[in-house]
Amino acid sequence: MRKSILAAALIAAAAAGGVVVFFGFGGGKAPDARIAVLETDAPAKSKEITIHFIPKNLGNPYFEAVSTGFYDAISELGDETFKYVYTGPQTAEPDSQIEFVKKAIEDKADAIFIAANSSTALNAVFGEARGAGIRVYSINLDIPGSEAYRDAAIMPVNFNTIGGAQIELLGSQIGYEGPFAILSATADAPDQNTWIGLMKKALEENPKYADMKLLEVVYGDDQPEKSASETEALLSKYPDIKGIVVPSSVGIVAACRVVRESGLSGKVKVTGLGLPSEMAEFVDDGTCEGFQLWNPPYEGYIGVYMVWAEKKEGFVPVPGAKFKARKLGEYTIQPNGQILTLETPMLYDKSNIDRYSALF
Ligand code: RAM
Repeated sequence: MRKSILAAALIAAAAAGGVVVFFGFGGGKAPDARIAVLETDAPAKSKEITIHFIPKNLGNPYFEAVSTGFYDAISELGDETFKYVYTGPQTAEPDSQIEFVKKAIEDKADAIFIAANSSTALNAVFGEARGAGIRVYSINLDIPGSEAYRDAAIMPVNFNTIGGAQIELLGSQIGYEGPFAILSATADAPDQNTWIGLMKKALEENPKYADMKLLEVVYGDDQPEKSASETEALLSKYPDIKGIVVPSSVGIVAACRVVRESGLSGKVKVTGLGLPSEMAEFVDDGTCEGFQLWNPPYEGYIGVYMVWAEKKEGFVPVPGAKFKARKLGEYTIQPNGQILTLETPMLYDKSNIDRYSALF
């Protein structure tokens, strides 16, 4: 219930101005009453701690789920202390987030959390932000090759486990045999590109997958319409396709819908990464046997506690440094600057979908 009210309010506020701010989180208040559109002349630094979270794109329920974790930690620590801004571009182009990082600098943020749409396009503006004394934290992904431009990265899981896990999952559903395709997000997405690289490696190196054939990788840009049309194109181009791996929570829903509407549920297996709340209907009707994910709200929750630890407990975000994220326990920054929310992805299927679809 809370989740759907929050999502509806986010969508309404985003439609009004493209920028969403939560003010005054306090226990018991209806979430929609706490959302306001940020005016450009809103006073910078009106609260002790200012956090900006810039998702890949607005209107993506996945990032709204991450945002609820920020919200939870802020309500635990005291809403009077925080100004929290959830703001970002409508679409996930490589340079579309630059203006939002600049806004965070103007707003004198203490920390920017960003799920970057490119591994390189934001380096200069990250440098500007850090030069202004702002922590830049990558969240939900890292920026391979540009790690020097962020302070740390909050990862949903150890990305090294994803490629193999996704190929194994698809393999188990198609009998480790036959042609399949990958429907990704954007062509520049640092997270999907890392996973796809690892999927290809698993296919090449593991003899178990020798009879699985990757036809091509197509891009739905984390947009429902583009993901649907790319799926339709795959189905008509490859009539004998056995499966589609979709490591995008937006893409997997669109692909399931197209496969179902084409009467191919169960014949063309759709799997990948998705939100249980959006995937439940496709698990129920057999279009998707099982898919994977982690716990998106944990990422935001951990992020807030890391900022808190720095402000209040002398924490400095360097490898080896530890901080406590109340109900989730202690986290340590790894030698590569990453913080692992969980180690491996979880499998969601008929056995547990109802429990998790109520959460995110
Ligand atoms: C989409 C985004 C996000 C990814 C999920 C699985 O919502 O691309 O970065 O983590 O899918």
